[in-house]
Amino acid sequence: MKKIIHIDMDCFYAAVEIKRNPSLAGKPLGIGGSPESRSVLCTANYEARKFGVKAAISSAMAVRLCPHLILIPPNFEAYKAESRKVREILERFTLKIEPLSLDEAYLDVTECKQFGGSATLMAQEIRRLIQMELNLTASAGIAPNKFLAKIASDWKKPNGQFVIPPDQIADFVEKLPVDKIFGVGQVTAKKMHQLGLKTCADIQKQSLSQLRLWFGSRAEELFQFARGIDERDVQTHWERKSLTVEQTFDRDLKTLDECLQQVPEIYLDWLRRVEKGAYQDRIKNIVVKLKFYDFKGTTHEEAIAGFPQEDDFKRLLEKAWLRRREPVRLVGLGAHLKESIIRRVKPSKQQLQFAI
Ligand code: DCP
Ligand code: MG
Repeated sequence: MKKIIHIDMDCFYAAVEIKRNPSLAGKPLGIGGSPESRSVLCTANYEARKFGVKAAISSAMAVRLCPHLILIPPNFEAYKAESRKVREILERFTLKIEPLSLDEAYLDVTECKQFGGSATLMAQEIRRLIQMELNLTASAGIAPNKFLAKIASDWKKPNGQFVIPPDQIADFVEKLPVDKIFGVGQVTAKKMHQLGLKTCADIQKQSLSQLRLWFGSRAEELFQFARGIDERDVQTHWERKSLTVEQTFDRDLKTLDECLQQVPEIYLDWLRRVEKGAYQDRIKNIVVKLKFYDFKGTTHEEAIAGFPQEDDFKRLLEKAWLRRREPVRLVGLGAHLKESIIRRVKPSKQQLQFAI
């Protein structure tokens, strides 16, 4: 049984800005461009969140929700510098660290001897050091795998931690809403709700073959996650997660046909790069990205059985294009990739007995 800690900094960009300028403390703060621009917020502190201000809403909307909101444009260099300092603290515990972004990382502390091997106490100490040395706060999730640790770090946010011990996994996942499952976005969550799948317990009741019919190549993962099973290792090395080829055109493509005509050439380019990287067996979902004349973009993504052909991308492109039916300035074709080492779940004792 592994011991995984997921660390997630609290309102990270905003917290760094408050550290740089302590007079902002206690005031609602958003990180993003001016409300007159088309900018969207990177994040907001918890004071601003009380007003409904949050990441990904427009700055214009944010000041409507919270008229006395202070807006600061992002300073990525400052966030990177703080992120490096957090990493340095994490490395005092283990080198088995997988960063997910500037403010998030998994740690595999299974082999760590500190605190008598208690991951809970290690997480507490990591958070104490981050607060003391960096004047920032972090939340932590502690669990036997990455899937559960990430959910747990959100449970007691901000500045808290939550443990899911092995003997509580079953109870925890049973009540877990499906939209908390890693990789289940709004679209899949909606589909699940329509199918009557509200919690992981509802997914557990479905057979793997039924899930395959509904969710294609993602079925196995859903089957496992819904039971709190996740065999993914903490990956200390960087691995490509997607491969996309984009082309911007000198003049906008006015019709769907014009867009479709571009697919073969971009597809060939994409194919060459897939072959060069030997990613053929790792393709999970394929994606078509369109950017319209006004720079606004849309993407359409689908799981695919077998290796994607030109026609698969054409089909997705059409779906994406129909959303706007406007001139297109950029077409991108790509794929999300699976982890390269596919680990099988060990059969349970019960299954083994059955097999014997
Ligand atoms: N971020 C962004 N755009 C988004 C979401 C996040 O630029 N749509 C950036 C800003 C965040 C940082 O990534 O500060 C970390 O993302 P989190 O989702 O962890 O959000 P926060 O750390 O800001 O808040 P929380 O306390 O909920 O973790
Ligand atoms: Mg965070």
